[in-house]
Amino acid sequence: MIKTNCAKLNTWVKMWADIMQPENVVLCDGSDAEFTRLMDECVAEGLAKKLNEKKRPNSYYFQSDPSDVARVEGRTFICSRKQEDAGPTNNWMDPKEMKRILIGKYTGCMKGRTMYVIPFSMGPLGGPISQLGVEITDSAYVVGSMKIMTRMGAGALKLIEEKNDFIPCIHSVGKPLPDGLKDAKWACAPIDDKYIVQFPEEHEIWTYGSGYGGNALLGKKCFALRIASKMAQEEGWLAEHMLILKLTKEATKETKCVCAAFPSACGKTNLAMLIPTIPGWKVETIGDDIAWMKFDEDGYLRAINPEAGFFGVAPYTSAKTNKNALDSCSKNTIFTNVGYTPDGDIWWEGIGYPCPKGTIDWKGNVVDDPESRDEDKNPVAHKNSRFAAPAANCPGIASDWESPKGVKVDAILFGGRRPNTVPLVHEAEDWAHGVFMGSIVGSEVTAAAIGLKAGVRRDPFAMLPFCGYNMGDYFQHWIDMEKLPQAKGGKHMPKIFFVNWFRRDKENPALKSEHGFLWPGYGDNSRVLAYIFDRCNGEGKTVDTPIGKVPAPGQINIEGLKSCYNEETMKAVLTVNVDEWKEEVGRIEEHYAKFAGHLPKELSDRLAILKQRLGM
Ligand code: GTP
Ligand code: SPV
Ligand code: MN
Repeated sequence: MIKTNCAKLNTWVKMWADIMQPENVVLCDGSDAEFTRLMDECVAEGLAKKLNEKKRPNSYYFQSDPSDVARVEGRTFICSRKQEDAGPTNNWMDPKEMKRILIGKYTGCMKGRTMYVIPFSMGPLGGPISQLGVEITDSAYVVGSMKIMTRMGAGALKLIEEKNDFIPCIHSVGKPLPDGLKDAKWACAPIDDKYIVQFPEEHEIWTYGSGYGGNALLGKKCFALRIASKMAQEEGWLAEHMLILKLTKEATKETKCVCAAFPSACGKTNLAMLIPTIPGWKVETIGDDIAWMKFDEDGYLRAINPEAGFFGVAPYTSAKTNKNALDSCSKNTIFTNVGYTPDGDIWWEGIGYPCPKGTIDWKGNVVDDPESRDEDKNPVAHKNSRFAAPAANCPGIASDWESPKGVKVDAILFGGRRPNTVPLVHEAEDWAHGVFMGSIVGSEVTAAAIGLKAGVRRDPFAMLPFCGYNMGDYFQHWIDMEKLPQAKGGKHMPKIFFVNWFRRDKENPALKSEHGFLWPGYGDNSRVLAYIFDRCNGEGKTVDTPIGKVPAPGQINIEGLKSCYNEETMKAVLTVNVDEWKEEVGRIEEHYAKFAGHLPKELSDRLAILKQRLGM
């Protein structure tokens, strides 16, 4: 058994080892040597491939089981004592009942396997906003990934010993290995036997049956969002599904920090690593997925990235669309469910060059005829294939990305994929109006998404799958932030904006080659960031509309854009169409009705103002 100077940790590990019955227990030190040793063991057992050391040093390739390729929202539970506290948007089960079920599953679940004990810190070691956790797992892949995604090992353990406290995170792939049985390439339990469980009152995480991403790297969504959002409510801070970027106006060297919440796969990594297409501006990355924000002693909201790596969507990451992301995975990276080329490198759709003949796809089949593959039905890389890469690899990482006290937040952005209705950018009139904007975030669901109705899926604050308590109470917490004593009168609250890179006009023949998008997106989003920067200084002209302030004509620099993007498309992309918004109000009312007595009055008031302005 392990022996640390944290009594709580020793007892906890002993208790779980007695239940799970692993063959041995290993305390992880987080060293580079440990990473290489564990990954090489996976290679020796046939669970992984080492990539070409010349092309991608110290990097590894995994293929998951086809049943284990993404987060499983239907198997994710918030087990508060009262169902009402989990709210209308979360799955719930009584915590006692859930623990009874899971203890049954966990009994003997690590037979024939190693139990790894992973001490980790979310946020820089010892920082005032950072938090400590320990994950127990039987997956070496999880250990390697946690090494990349968190500050893991000896440094975190020392702090845990000093504090004698940590957030307990339990994980098992749910596939014991009885005597003599050879391990599967990717061990996991069937879909209905996967459990991603948060106990918000105890601040505990129990998961079972999946080895993939947010289901298994428990520092990420389970801790840094679901449990941390609950801690943030209790303690007066914010844990959000947001990127953090630093924007510099080179002429004056003035900087502003922007946090942005977009639903999963809606462009956070891309915006965080953006390379501006307009001269005079610089964007640097602080985080690409999660932000923790706390007031400092002067009442400024400061943000840290609790993670140490990027768990990024691989397909369509290229030197053209996101060079910084591609460069981030040049070494020390774990790839999952992408293609494996004959020269020991990786490949995915949209990487920017053709698929080499003889590449192995994510299911393990050889791609004989790359040109004739149907990319939609049978992609070489799974659509949710990902890279786990150290943030320090990113050429555009900000020098202060690990600042323990965080960076001052000047602006907060909300957004999603909206083919119509929502303009390129609009600005909230005050904090409560900004909270209203966050509460109505939605994104287009294409008919292709499994199990979801086509149309707009409401994903408030991009937190629908990640809020650890009643979403209505979460709205109230956001409203209350500016009134907290720490906010010092709310004088320094960030300005709030809503953006939409995805508005379309399919009828416009000039936009045909642009898939109908009214805005070029990607690096050209710097043009909108520049406008937002100026607005934070009270500069730039706006026009009032029923939904908030939009830029006055000519305020967004479109110099140098392709000719299909012009004054006319700018007018279209900035239009606030009253009829479309009247329909939107109907959808918002339906969405709000779910929260019943938990919907803050400030939000229903704000909706009433919108209706009045629309003449409803
Ligand atoms: P998670 O890691 O799942 O939370 O996702 P994310 O929000 O970081 O998404 P990501 O940046 O990986 O983007 C997902 C997809 O959106 C990519 O495949 C991009 O092609 C597309 N995308 C990103 N930015 C833009 C943009 O400005 N315009 C358009 N049209 N598409 C974009
Ligand atoms: C997301 O789905 O928003 C992700 C990927 O960032 S995962 O970490 O798997 O949740
Ligand atoms: Mn995410």
